[in-house]
Amino acid sequence: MGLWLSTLYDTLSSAFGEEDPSKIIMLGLDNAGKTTILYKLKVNEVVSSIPTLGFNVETVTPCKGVTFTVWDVGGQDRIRQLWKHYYSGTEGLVYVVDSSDTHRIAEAKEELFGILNSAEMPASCPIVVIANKRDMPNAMKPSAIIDAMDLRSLRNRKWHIQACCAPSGEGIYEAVTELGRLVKEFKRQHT
Ligand code: G3D
Ligand code: MG
Repeated sequence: MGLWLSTLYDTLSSAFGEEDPSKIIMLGLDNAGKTTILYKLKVNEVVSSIPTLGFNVETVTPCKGVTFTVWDVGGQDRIRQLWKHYYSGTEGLVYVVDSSDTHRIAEAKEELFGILNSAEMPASCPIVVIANKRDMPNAMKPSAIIDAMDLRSLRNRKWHIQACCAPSGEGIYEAVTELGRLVKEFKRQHT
């Protein structure tokens, strides 16, 4: 394990702890960078891909304390009703946005609010928005994404935004650390 990975493992382990594993879902439009992030997080386990349901669900358990389940949102009206089966029991949502894709930011916002309005999505589960592709010259700053996606209108939920560059891993520690903090707080209030 390289230094980056062993530090990430430590970051994940201390953010989530081994008892009472946390269930995280990571969603976003296609091309946002979710799979790239997942491969960064896999640390010492392969990513499993389950395409049997008509949509591709990836999962990774990078350490004992946490599992990430990932799929693309947007389009595909036919399979939308399947998503809800994965929402229940969610203790944290990571929502990945391509911050260089100004054309699709409104769509990213609509999909996020659609997910949060689903009856199966736990009411106050926290959100970490990853403003990915920060390395792109035209990338929107997190403050511009907060405005464009109207994140301040989120009620009864803790949220945090973190700029990242998935291929280099920049911002990933910070996102994971904040996610762990918010998820712990959520669990304390709901157990
Ligand atoms: P998805 O799983 O959300 O659909 P992917 O997205 O992880 O497959 O990423 C989509 C493309 O964006 C990939 O390019 C990937 O390398 C690129 N990408 C992901 N994160 C970043 C980032 O932070 N910065 C930049 N510049 N590119 C990123 P390809 O060309 O392989 O399709
Ligand atoms: Mg993908």
